[in-house]
Amino acid sequence: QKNPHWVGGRNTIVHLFEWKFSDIAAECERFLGPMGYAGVQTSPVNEYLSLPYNNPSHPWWERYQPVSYNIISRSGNEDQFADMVRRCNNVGVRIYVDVTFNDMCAAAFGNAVGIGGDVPDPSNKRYPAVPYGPDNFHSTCPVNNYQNGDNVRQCELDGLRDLDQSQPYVRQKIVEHLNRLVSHGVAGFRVDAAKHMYPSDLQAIYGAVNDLSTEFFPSGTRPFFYQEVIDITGTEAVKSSEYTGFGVVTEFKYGAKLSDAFLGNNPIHWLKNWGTGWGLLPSDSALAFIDNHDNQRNNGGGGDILTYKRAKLYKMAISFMLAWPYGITRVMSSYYFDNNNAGPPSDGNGNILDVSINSDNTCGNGWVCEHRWSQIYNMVGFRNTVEGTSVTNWWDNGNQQIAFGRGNAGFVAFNDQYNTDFKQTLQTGLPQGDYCDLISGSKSNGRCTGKSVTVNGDGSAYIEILSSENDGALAISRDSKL
Ligand code: ARE
Ligand code: CA
Repeated sequence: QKNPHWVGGRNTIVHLFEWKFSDIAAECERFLGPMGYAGVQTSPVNEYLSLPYNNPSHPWWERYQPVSYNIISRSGNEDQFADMVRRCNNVGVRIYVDVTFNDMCAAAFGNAVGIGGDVPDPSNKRYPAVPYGPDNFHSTCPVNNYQNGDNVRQCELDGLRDLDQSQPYVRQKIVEHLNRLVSHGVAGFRVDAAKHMYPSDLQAIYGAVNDLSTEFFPSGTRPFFYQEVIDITGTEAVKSSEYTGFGVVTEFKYGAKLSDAFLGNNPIHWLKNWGTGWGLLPSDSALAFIDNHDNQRNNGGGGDILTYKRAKLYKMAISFMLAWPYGITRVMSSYYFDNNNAGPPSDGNGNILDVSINSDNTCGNGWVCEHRWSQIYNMVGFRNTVEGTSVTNWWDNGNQQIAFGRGNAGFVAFNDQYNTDFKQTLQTGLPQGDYCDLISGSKSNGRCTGKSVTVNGDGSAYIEILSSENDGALAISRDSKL
């Protein structure tokens, strides 16, 4: 269940964090489909504790306080969800839902009720809208010892009531929930807090979920599962490798080590053997990403992660990720925030604001939309173009300047060296001709809107990235040839 069921030569999942279903549907049609994105990860879609009186109101993490498996959220209701899934599938973009079945909401929020009006009693571990009762949960203890696998799996993460997935009844309720999402046409799931559940229980649950909807997938197609397991140090009791036999795993080392490298702490020339040579999971078992909704808030795993807030280095790290053949790639799409708890842009009544689109294709109303930055979507296109080729013509200066080709389909260069220009004549592997750089601009109406590169008859080309430029990367491909 490690195949994401992407359409055609597409790649990359975009996490449209906290977007409304109506906006996701429109984005599939107007942007993601045309630009070659393969899929969308949604925020949790099932009912959760509504926290309007929290400070700040409606923190983003309220969606990780499950109340029931009804499909209702600030992103929309079940009809709107179904409409989104259908419209995205129709333009070749898959939907992956963030599912939260390790636990149910915590007792910390008094008499708070669900976003759909259902009333849980978390103090007594009663969730009548599922229904779950106290016997369906592990005993009350905090997750506080990552050296002890049973503590991690049987105690409460952040006070969230911990479900016992070994019980047939609990498994059945979870499978019914996943099947309902499958019936609407989703392609798979991000499994929240998978680390906090036993691999054997997860394997049984995944195995019991129905095949994907034949309205959108061939019969007999199994759902895709990618599991959130944070294993950065390799020193904890729970290892990500315990979960790779039956699903993909979020590779948190990927963004941590790549951020570290582009931040200059570990010169990027070492990236020559990026992948399993760096202790990463096997490529086909790895969900590769730089930042996620947790670690962009210094929460949930690992070091100093690049985000939209350090845009030049961030775009370089993302571009490297998309140029390098490893893993199932995911990019983050954020809203602006200063307060780590702040929810998405909302009006005074707690309604999430529409994602507005500016004339230059960027977003308004407080949405960052990294996935609409030209450097990022052009590199998604680059990855589509070079699919199936391997890394060729690696070059580095022994420090923080690197370049490499992808067969005879593409070529990239990175200048991560402080105050130093990149000026080199290098072998690109590409056919003779003039090419548009996909980072400083693109090819439009037969001309380059940014820099251009002339490849000589022998495949060599002069590559220049000045340290004063807005971007520290350059990319050309078969499709950017004039
Ligand atoms: C919220 C409040 C808390 C309050 C609690 C009560 O913030 O103050 O006590 O509610 O229930 C998110 C937020 C939490 C939030 C929670 C529920 O991050 O702050 O609590 O929602 O609303 C570990 C887990 C990993 C988890 C990260 C955050 O292993 O699974 O912590 N990530 C997922 C999601 C989160 C979500 C949850 C799980 C909970 O992506 O968004 O939490 O459903 C080391 C370990 C890691 C560990 C990490 C941080 O790196 O190796 O395993 O990650 O430390 O502790
Ligand atoms: Ca658990």
